[in-house]
Amino acid sequence: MEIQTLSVPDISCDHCKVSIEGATSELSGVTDSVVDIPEKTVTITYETAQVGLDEIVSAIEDQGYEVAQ
Ligand SMILES: [Cu+2]
Repeated sequence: MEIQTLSVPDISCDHCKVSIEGATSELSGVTDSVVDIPEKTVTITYETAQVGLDEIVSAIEDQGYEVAQ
């Protein structure tokens, strides 16, 4: 189990939170996904054997957000 916090500067409101949490939670291997709106971050808990960070980043980007690395 791995926990990563990603910076997503375009997060601004509840819609962003719902979109990003929804898209990342759908990935198998992701056990928790929490968007912090004021901090503009997404904290993901996932099983590295099941899902890679690149897939998680892609899921966020597919929602129209850029992930700052
Ligand atoms: Cu928003």
